[in-house]
Formats: sequence, C-alpha cells, structure tokens
Amino acid sequence: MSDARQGKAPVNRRRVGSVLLLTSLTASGAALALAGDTVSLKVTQKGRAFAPGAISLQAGDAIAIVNDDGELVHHAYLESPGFSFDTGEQLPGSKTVVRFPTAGQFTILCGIHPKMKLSVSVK
Ligand SMILES: [Cu+2]
Repeated sequence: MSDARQGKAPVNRRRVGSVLLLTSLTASGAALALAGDTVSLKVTQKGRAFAPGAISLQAGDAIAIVNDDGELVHHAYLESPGFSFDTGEQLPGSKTVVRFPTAGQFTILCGIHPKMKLSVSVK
C-alpha cells in the first residue's frame, strides 16, 4: 500500500516510519500529500541534481521526490507567492509526495545543494 516501502536496502525500511511522520507533520500547508496518494511523476535526486530538471504538470497533480543519491541528504523546498512547501531533510532512500494545487511556473530548490534546481510548469 505504501510506496515508501519500496526501498531496496534494509536501511531504507528502518527509516520509513520517520519519513512518514515528517510528511504528515509538514502537511499543514496542504502542499505535501500522503505518501499513498496517486503520483503523476517521479523525480529523483541523484548526483546532486534533480532528474528530470524540468517537468510539466496539470494543476492538482502530485509528484514524488525521491532521494536516490547514495548517502547524501537532500532538502527540497519551494517558496513562491501563494504556494510553498518544505520537505525538511530527505534521508537517502526517502520519498516525499508534493501536490501542486495551482497553475504557475515554479522552481524547486535544495536547501543543502544550491545548484540543484527543478523547474515545474503547472497548467
Ligand atoms: Cu540536495
């Protein structure tokens, strides 16, 4: 039922509990959806980069942001008028689901690696 349990290594499974807790705690902004929600697109964080680096969505779509970057911690966030989110620290193997409720052009950044950028076009 939970996609978060798809981690390959045992180390990922131990972290599922804390990741889900983090997701629910930060859901007050309504931007972060529950991990079980339907996801339109998966974005990975690997080699200190988002892949793909640009995506297009329909308003209401959700994406899964997966940290697939070995031992590196990431911290995706977005700040814009009317729509913001902050995933907090994303441990290796973790997945955070973010829903984009409104149309617009957005850029997701990583609080740890300033060169990481993900352009999101929501129609
Ligand atoms: Cu990062």
